[in-house]
Amino acid sequence: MAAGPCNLKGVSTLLICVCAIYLILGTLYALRFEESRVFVTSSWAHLAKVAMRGTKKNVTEPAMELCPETPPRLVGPLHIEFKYSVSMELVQKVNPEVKEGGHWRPRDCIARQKVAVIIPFRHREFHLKYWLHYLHPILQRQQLDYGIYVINQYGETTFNRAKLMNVGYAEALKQYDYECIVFSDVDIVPMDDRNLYKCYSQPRHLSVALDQHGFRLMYPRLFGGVTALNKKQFNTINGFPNNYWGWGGEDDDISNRLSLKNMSISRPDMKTGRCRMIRHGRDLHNESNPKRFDYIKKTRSTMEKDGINSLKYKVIKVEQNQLFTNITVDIGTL
Ligand SMILES: *[C@@H]1O[C@H](CO)[C@@H](O)[C@H](O)[C@H]1NC(C)=O
Ligand SMILES: *[C@@H]1O[C@H](CO)[C@@H](O)[C@H](O)[C@H]1NC(C)=O
Ligand SMILES: *[C@@H]1O[C@H](CO)[C@@H](O)[C@H](O)[C@H]1NC(C)=O
Ligand SMILES: *[C@@H]1O[C@H](CO)[C@@H](O)[C@H](O)[C@H]1NC(C)=O
Ligand SMILES: [Mn+2]
Repeated sequence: MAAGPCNLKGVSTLLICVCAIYLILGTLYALRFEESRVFVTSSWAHLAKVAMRGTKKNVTEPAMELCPETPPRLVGPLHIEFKYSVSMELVQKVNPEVKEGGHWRPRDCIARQKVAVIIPFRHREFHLKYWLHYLHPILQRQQLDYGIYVINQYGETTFNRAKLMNVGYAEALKQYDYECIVFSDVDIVPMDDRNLYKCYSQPRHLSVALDQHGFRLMYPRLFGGVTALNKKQFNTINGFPNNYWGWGGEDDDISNRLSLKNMSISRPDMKTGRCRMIRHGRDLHNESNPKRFDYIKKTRSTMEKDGINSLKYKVIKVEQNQLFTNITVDIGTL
């Protein structure tokens, strides 16, 4: 009989133990399940998911939706200045979601466009820091699925902006299924994030009102600075000319190509399209191209044979930096 109460005590201890284990396991279960929503499903979490099925909560993730037509987190006019210095480290710190190579895409919706931003480049690290500092947050608020490509001209001979842009187009498309390509000078930053870095039904001119030009469009057919073309628009004009060495003319040639193919230029309004240009001293090997006036008269006869279909270059190096992909390329010389 003495064993009776003792046994009873043993049973209740056991019950308490079972309850405690049940509670702990249940909590762990729930935690694991939370994790499974974020990370790749482990077998544990998978079991939890299966166990949760058929219970009153429907745990299936709703399918991701397309991002809204108007990105909801835009702020409008921006304060842009180049007085204080920025470092790549700081830019990385405030853009933790940007992945190797300068890629980002929204987490909570499907971006409406996949955009490669191409920056023709040489010796402008100082400008690039500001550009990345301002543009990464803007492109994220614009909810684009984007990648940044710095196309670095190898060697020290005359610069060729348009050919570098062709190279950027070709190389970016090898990496990802981009549908829209934005071509941007490294020293131009938009002053309003409603100026969307995406493509439209007509080729887009984004840098329409530069501070250095008194916020005016210099002339109606201007198509320089920052522009956006989708693949079809780009291929319709056979890309950009490869033979404009030195400063000037290539943007007018591109503009000619568009009008020869009966395309028009789409633009933001002059307020939304305000941009700041970083002031800078003269570059070496930026002699203006004396042939440009002659060349832009001949676009009609040159565009079919000179362009993306005749592009030749040699990639020297591809570096996947944290904030951008750096493609160094030998494009030859004049
Ligand atoms: C759970 O949600 C998914 C997607 O929202 C839906 O297709 C499915 O029918 C739902 N199941 C139940 C049991 O409500
Ligand atoms: C552009 O329009 C003109 C005049 O309407 C027409 O003659 C020409 O064939 C068109 N060109 C293209 C490439 O569509
Ligand atoms: C390059 O040359 C052009 C024409 O001579 C000049 O307007 C422009 O400011 C120069 N740019 C740089 C970065 O040197
Ligand atoms: C890009 O890569 C080249 C070759 O490694 C290097 O010389 C250059 O400094 C790099 N540019 C930037 C902006 O990182
Ligand atoms: Mn410039």
